[in-house]
Amino acid sequence: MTKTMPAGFAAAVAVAVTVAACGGGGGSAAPTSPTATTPPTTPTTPPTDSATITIGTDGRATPSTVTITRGGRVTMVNNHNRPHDMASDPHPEHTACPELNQWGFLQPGQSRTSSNLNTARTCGFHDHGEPNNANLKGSVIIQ
Ligand SMILES: [Cu+2]
Repeated sequence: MTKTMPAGFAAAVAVAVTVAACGGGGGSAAPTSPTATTPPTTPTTPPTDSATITIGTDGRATPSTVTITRGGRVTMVNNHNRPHDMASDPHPEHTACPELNQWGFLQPGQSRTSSNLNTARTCGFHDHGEPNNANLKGSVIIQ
């Protein structure tokens, strides 16, 4: 009682798998979709693939919300007169967006850049030493 698959069907499946394995976007049917071949040197409307948040002399993280494209990074600058331990939400686990934990403990005058944020989502952050200080809370929106 063995069922034999028609040869034509098997070939169709093989073609479908091959097309899917191409990852899409490379097909000749859609010439309007841009690929990643655009040189990054173009000055017109640069993608916001990076952003900087600065803790000012007033102890406020500004801007409190930044938006970047997927794969981008965010630099945290500490211009306050004391250290800040900047981390991903939630406190105290810091597990939501581990990329932000690269900031870590920043001495006055120090800055550090996150890892690449590759997933579209919103990442909250805070100062681990002052988790309830609203001036040191904010969000990174990845689009
Ligand atoms: Cu914390």
